[in-house]
Amino acid sequence: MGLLLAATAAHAQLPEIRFEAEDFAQVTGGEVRVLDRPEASGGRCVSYWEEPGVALTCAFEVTETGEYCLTLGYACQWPDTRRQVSIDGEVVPGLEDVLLPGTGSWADFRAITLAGPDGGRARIPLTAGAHTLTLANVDSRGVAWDYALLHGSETLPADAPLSDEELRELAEELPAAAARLLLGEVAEGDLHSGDVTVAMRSSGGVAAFRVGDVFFGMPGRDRGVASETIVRAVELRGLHGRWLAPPDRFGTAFVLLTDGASLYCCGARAGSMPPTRAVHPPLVQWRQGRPWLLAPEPLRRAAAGARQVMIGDVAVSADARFRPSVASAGFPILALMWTPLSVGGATVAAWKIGPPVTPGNSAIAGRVVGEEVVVRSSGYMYPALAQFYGMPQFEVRVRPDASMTITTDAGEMLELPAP
Ligand SMILES: [Ca+2]
Repeated sequence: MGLLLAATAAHAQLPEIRFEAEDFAQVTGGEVRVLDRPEASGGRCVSYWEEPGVALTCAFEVTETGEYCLTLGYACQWPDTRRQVSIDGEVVPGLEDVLLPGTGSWADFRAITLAGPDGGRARIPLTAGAHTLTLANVDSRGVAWDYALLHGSETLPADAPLSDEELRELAEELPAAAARLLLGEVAEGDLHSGDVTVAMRSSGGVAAFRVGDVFFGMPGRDRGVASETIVRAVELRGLHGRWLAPPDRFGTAFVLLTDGASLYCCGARAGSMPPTRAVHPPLVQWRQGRPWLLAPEPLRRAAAGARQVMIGDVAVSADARFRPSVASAGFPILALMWTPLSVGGATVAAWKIGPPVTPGNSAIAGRVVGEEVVVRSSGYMYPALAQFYGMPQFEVRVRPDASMTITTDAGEMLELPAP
C-alpha cells in the first residue's frame, strides 16, 4: 500500500540555471565570509552576512528567454531573515523584502521558491544573455546562502506558493470531490470531525482528505462510477468513521477513523496486496493561510527508511518502514510505499496522519499476533497524555478473512464483517 504525492501539471519546460552563492562576482556595502560546509551544495556557502546593506551579486547566463521562478538554498538559525532581490541592478517588483523562514540551525540547508505579489511563485522575465542576481541584507540577521536556481513553473525543486488562480487550476486537475475539498468546501456526505475531513466520492470511495493544514488528494479525473463501494458509518466513543468494502470480494476493505485530530486507516484483503497500490497523495499545505504545493524530493529524502515522516505539523506514519520513490505519470509522483503485514492468506496495511505527540510514540504500530494482525493507534502513549490530547487509543484486530474487530481502551468493541 502506498501514499502518493502528485505535483504540478506539465507546461513548456525552461532550462534550469543554477549557480553557487560562493561563486559570487561582487560584494558591496561590507564583508561576508565563504565557509566550508559539507551539508551545502558544492560543500560551501556564504555566511557572516549580518549587516544591513551588504549585497552579494552573482553572474549567470540565460540561454532561453522566459519567465523564471527563483529558488534559493540556504540555512538560517534565526527564526527568519529578509533579503531584497535585484536582477541586473534593478529591484524585482514584489521581491523588495523577501522573508526567508529559519531552518532550525546553520547546518540545516533547505530551499524555498520565492513568492511574488499575487501570492503565487514570483515570475521573473529574463532574456537570453548575461545577467546578475543580487541579494541585499535588509535586516540585521545573517543567512548562510548556498545556491540559487532559476527554473520554469513546471519543476518543483522546493515547496512552491500557489496564487488563488493556480489553486483553482490545480483543483481542475482533480476529481470533483477532491476539488471541492481543496477549495475549502465540505459536503454533507463527507467524513468531517475537528481538523479532519475526508471527501467522499458519490460512488462511496475516498477522493481526498485534509488533516490540519495539509491536503492529500489523488491526481486524475473521476473515471466514472462502474460500481458502488459498500459504505457503513462507524461510531465508537470519541471516534467517527467509515467502513468501506469494495464491490468485488478480492478488493481491499478498509476502515477510516478520526478522533478530530488524526486520521487512521486500516486496510485488509483476503489475498496478497500489491505493494505499489496508490492511495492518497499529500499535495498542498496551508502556511499562514496561503496554499503551498509540496515538492516531492524533500519528502522522499525525509521518508526513506522511516516509519514516520513530517509534513508541516502533521506526521504520516505506517505500520512498516517507507520505501519512497519518485515516478512520473503525467505528474511527478512521490510514492510512500511499504510492505503490508500478512497473516494466513490475508494482507493488512495501516497508516495514520495527525499531530505527533511526545513523550511516547504516537505513530501507528502493527504486528502479527498468532492468527491476527493487531494494529494499535499509537506505538505507545501514556493514557493520561492520550486523554489530554483527546486521542482515544484503540486497536484493530484483523483476521485472515479480512474481518476486523475494533476495541477502544474504554472497552468498547465493534465487529466489522469480512468484505
Ligand atoms: Ca554552495
